Amino acid sequence: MTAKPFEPVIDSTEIQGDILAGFRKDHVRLLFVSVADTALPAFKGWIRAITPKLAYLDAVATFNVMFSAARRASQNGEAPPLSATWMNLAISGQGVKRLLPQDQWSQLDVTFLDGPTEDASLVGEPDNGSPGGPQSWLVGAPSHGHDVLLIIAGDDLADVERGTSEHTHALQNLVEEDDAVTVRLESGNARSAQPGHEHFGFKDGISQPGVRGRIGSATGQYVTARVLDPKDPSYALFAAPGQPLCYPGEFVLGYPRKREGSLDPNDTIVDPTIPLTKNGSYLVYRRLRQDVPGFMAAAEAMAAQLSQNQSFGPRSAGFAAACLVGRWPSGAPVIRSPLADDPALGDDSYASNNFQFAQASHLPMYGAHSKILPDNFPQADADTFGNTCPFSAHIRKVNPRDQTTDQGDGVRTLEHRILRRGIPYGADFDPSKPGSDNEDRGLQFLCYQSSIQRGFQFLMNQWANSADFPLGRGNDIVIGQSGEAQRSVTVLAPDGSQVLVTFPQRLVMTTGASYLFSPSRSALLNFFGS
Ligand code: N7H
Repeated sequence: MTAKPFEPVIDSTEIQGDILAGFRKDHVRLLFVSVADTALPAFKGWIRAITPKLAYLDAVATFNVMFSAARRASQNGEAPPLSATWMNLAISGQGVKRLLPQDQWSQLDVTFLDGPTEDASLVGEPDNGSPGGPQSWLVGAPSHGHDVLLIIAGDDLADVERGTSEHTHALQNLVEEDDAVTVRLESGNARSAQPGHEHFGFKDGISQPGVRGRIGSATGQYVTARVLDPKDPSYALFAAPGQPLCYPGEFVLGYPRKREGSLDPNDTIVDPTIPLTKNGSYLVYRRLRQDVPGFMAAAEAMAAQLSQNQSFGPRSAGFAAACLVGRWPSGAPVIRSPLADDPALGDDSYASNNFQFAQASHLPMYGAHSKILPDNFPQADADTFGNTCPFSAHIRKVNPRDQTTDQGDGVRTLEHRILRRGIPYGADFDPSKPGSDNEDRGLQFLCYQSSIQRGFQFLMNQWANSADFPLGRGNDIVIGQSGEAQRSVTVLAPDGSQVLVTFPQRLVMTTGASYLFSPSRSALLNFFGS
C-alpha cells in the first residue's frame, strides 16, 4: 500500500533560519571561534546572550517570502530595497565535547563528533600531508580546531562588517586574559561582476530539494512554496518542476524522513531525539579553493580531445565545461539545451530546473496564483544512457534525479539530498592582472543535513569520487577529490562511441573543513549556554 503525503508542522521558532529557509544573502562572514579552558564559563554566558539574537525559521521564511514578492513586483526583476542581517550559531565536535558533559555529547552523531579530519580520506582527501589534506587546511587543521561557528549574513556589506567587528571584539574581550578567545574570519561575497555565479562562471543556487511541512501550524505557510497546479501530474511529489519534495527529517532532527530502502517516497520514519538534538541539524563546511585558469585549460584540452572524434566534430571549451557541470554558465541545463547556452532558459528559475534524466520533461501546469510565465523552451528528451548530459557531469553525479542508480530506484536518491548554502570568496580571476591566477578564490561551501553520513559524506565518497557510481563513466571532475588517483570521464559521442578524457590535476582543493551541529533555540539555552 502506498502511504499518503502529509505535511508535518515545523517548529519555526526553534529551528535556526539558515537551515530550511536559507539566508540567501550577498555577504556572509564566518567567525570560527576557539576558546581556552579559562574562558569557557564566560563563553557559556555569551551563548546565552546571543541565542535570542539569532535568526530562526519564522523570521527568515517571512522575510524571504516578502523579498521574492517584491522582486517579482519590480519592473526589471532587481533586488528590492529590503535588507536584513541575520546570525546563526553552530558548534563543532570539539566544541560540544568541551561545552557538554559526556553523557550528553555522546548522544550526537559519531561522524560529526569524529570531525572532518577523521573523515578526510573517506571523502577523498590525501592523508599523506599533500595539499588538500587536513594538515594543509587553513580552517579546521588538526593543530588548530575551533569550538563554534558564528555565521553573519546580510544584504548590506557595511551592516555585515559592522556586526562582524562588534562580535569579534566582544568575543576577544570576553575575559581579560590575552588570546583566551580567538576568532578566525572567513568571508564570502556574491561576485559583483557576476552575482549568483561561482568562480568557474556558472550560475549556482538553482536546484535545492523541496521541503515538506508547514511553518508553525497545520495551516501555516509551506516551508517550500508550491507552484504547480493540482492538475499537474507532478503536483503530489514536487514543489516545483524538477524540485521533488523531501520530508523535513532529511535535514532537521526530530521530523519524519523517508524510510531508507523504501520505494515509496511517503513511507517515513522519525529517528528518536532528545531535547538536545530535536530541531537541530548537522552543518558541513568546506573551504574550496578553485583553480579558475586550471578549469579553463582543462576545458580547452577536453574540447580538443572531443573534437578529434568524428561524430562530435569541432567542439568549444564552453561545450566541454558544460559537459563537466551539466549546465551552461547561464544555468540552462545541458539536457534541455544540448549544443549551446540559452541565457533566457537560464534566467527562468523554474524552467531551468524542469528536467529529469530517465524521463522526458513535460510542460508544467503552474498554479494560477504563482504568476509564473509558461515554460515554452524546448523540453528535454529522456537521457537514460547519458548521451546528452554525461553521467559524470557534476549535477548528475550529486543528484541523479529519477535515474536508477547503484542504490536502486531513483526514489532512493531522496535519501541523499542536502540543503546547500555556499557563497564565493576571493577576487575574480582577471587574466590581464599579473598574479591573478595565484590568488586564493573559491567557494565557502556550507550544507545542512540530518546525517552527514547519508548527506555530504555519501555524496563525496559513494558518488562524486567514484568512477563507477552512481552511474559509471568517471569521476565528478568539478569536486572529485580523489587524492592521487586518476581523474577521468567517459563522454558518449553522437554516434555512441566513447571518448575517455583524463585530467592531470584537481580543479578544486579543500583548504578548510568543519563538521558542526546547529542546535535549536532551546538546546542553545538549556544545554550549551547553561
Ligand atoms: Fe555543486 N559548479 O560551479 O560547477 N554545483 N559545486 N557541490 N552541487 C551545482 O543547480 C560547484 C559542491 C551539489 O540538484 C551547480 O544550483 C562548484 C560540493 C548539489 O541538480 C553548480 C563547487 C557538493 C547540487 C555547481 C561545488 C556539491 C550542486 C548547478 C566547488 C557536495 C545540486 C547550480 C567549488 C556534495 C544538483 C544548481 C541538482 C549544483 C558547482 C561544490 C553538491 C554550477 C564549483 C562539495 C547537490
